[in-house]
Amino acid sequence: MGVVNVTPDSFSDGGRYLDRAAAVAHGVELAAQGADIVDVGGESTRPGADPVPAADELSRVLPVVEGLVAAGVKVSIDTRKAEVAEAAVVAGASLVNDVSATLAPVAAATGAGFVAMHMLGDPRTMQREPHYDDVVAEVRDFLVGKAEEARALGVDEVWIDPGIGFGKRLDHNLDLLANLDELVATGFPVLVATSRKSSLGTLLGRADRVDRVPPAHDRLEGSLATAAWALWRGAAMVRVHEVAETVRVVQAVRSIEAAA
Ligand code: HH2
Repeated sequence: MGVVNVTPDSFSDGGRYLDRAAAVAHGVELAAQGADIVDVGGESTRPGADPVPAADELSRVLPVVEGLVAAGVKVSIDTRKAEVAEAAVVAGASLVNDVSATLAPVAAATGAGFVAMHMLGDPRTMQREPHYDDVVAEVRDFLVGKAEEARALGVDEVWIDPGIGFGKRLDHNLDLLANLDELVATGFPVLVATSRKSSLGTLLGRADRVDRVPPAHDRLEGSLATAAWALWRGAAMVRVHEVAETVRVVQAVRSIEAAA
């Protein structure tokens, strides 16, 4: 899954694809590089981000969804709003990628697939001292509940996603990645999105030199290492900004698996 953020403020690529033509061209390029699906989002969900009014979000994403669908690219819509999800699916998007895990009814009504992601709280406050007794069990139980709800409503394609960085400290994120097999064992296909996230900045930087923590656009090695790990541990899809490099990682991991 390749990412196109049609936003001024995404942590990873904010402002680069606000222009419709630039966003469509980038999505087409990601598909040509090997992305099976391109995820279009019009509201940043980075920690501290303010919500975007529905009309603004719609005017950002709809023309891009339409442009990508017209170019033959499979599209998912990254939104927390029913009206945005619905309009995007009517425009040809085939998957509702919902970080709030509330839009299964829209997916069911429109015949789209659904990604249920785990988030603790909401983006404005989620990184203020998140607490879990057992992060892996709590995230798994939440996701299974949401996924079963979606199935019961009639959604055929249901994904689960641990929501790396959404109300989670570094140790929570690492625990979830280390125990990904517990999510895989639920039987629902697992999507993992670590690409460029701040945990990677910490992992790639040097603890004793804050100025050495690499910025979001300079975390490729961490994005690739965690994608390889996730795929090897059973994830069925990874959501990434650097598609060409990730496709090579997928090829390498899957070749080793085939020989194992
Ligand atoms: N992370 C982001 C956005 N959408 N969707 C799923 N399913 N899982 C994720 O972990 C996830 C997601 C955040 O990344 P990005 O889109 O690069 O940044 P922003 O939210 O600032 O636009």
